[in-house]
Amino acid sequence: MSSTGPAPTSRFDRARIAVSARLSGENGSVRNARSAVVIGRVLAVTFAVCFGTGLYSHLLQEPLPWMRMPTRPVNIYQITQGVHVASGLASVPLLLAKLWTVYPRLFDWPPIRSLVHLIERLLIGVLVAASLLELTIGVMNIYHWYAWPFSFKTTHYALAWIIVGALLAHIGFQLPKIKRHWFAGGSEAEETPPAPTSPPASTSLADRTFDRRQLFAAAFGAAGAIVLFTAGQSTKFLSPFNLFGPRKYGSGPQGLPVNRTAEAANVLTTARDPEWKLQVTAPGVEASFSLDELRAMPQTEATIPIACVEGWSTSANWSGVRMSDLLRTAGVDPSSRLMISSLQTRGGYATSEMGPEFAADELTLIALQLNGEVLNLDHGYPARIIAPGRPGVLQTKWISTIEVMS
Ligand SMILES: Nc1nc2c(c(=O)[nH]1)N[C@H]1C(S)=C(S)[C@@H](COP(=O)(O)O)O[C@H]1N2
Ligand SMILES: [Mo]
Repeated sequence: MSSTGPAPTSRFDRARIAVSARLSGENGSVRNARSAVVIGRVLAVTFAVCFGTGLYSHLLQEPLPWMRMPTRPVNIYQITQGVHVASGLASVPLLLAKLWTVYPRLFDWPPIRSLVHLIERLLIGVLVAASLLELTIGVMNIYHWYAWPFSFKTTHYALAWIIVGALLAHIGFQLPKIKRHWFAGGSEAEETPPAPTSPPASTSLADRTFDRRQLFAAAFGAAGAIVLFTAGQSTKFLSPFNLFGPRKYGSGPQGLPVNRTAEAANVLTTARDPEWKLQVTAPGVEASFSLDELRAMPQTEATIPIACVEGWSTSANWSGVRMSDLLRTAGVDPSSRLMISSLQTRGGYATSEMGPEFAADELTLIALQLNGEVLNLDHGYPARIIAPGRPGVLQTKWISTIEVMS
């Protein structure tokens, strides 16, 4: 909007007008609908990608009974979860930039114009609060900082659906504006609440110190930098650039990071017990295998990554007994649903469920060796589960029993 009105007289007038112009985002300043749309649509993409990959991770861990998940490529979860964490991290600066471009709207007057307007504003409140909380606990989770009394998994998942609902409604409400400002040069006058008088563009502080291009460069640049400097926790190629990821690619005993040690899991004695046996049970079946018996069975090799929900992952070479061979030897149909238990007795990772598509897969192993050596105690000695396409949390270490459920 150009300024042809009478020049403001008093210093107070000039200050009032400058503030009002800044807040209402006139004169091509950075705080306007065009900036909000440009950043908003990138944010919509990162949110959508983050939601899709998050839903996939959720369904791997809590599948509906009829679901069969893909087991190839073997690193599919390494990719989806790497993308989940990267898109979530990239969303942080984008969300902050988006809030920065729109926050003057908080001071719109009158604050509520109609019932629809009230609903719209409440939904935005929910959307902003849920998004900030979702990203914050997500980032804290990456750094193992569980500073809250609630379950991360349940809360993170519930918030995701709240965000999706509120975001779709928000996009619906804003559709006319989004359309108007999708392309550069869309009209901006309609956005502007009638300001008393507008100063020339050059007097707006926002314009002089910070233009739109700089805002986009800062927001997109920060998003890109965060991804670049953490993606190395799940890709060998980028690992020299891993500044922020807490797990370095290829670190740890036998080249693989360790979250929970044998000591922390309280299995130092039971895991080293020479009497250890792997039990396989099913209706009418009770079988057990000593370590020597497992070693005497045909051994299969597989290169499969450990891919943690936290985003870090490392590929490794495993060898051991095929799950399907073990089940057949015990007299059980390999296409079964399994409950796998660890020597570890406490904590959420002590057991895992495995669907028939993974149990029957020829690359699902009772791993006895890692990168050519006997499994390190911290990696699950005497035996652990390793299966293609699954989250690390389901690759149970120090296994003791395999129970056939159906
Ligand atoms: N028994 C047992 N198995 C387990 C875990 C555990 O805590 N206990 N951690 C899981 C998780 S979250 C991951 S990512 C992988 C690799 O974890 P690690 O780094 O602790 O070996 O092992 C999985 N297997
Ligand atoms: Mo994990």
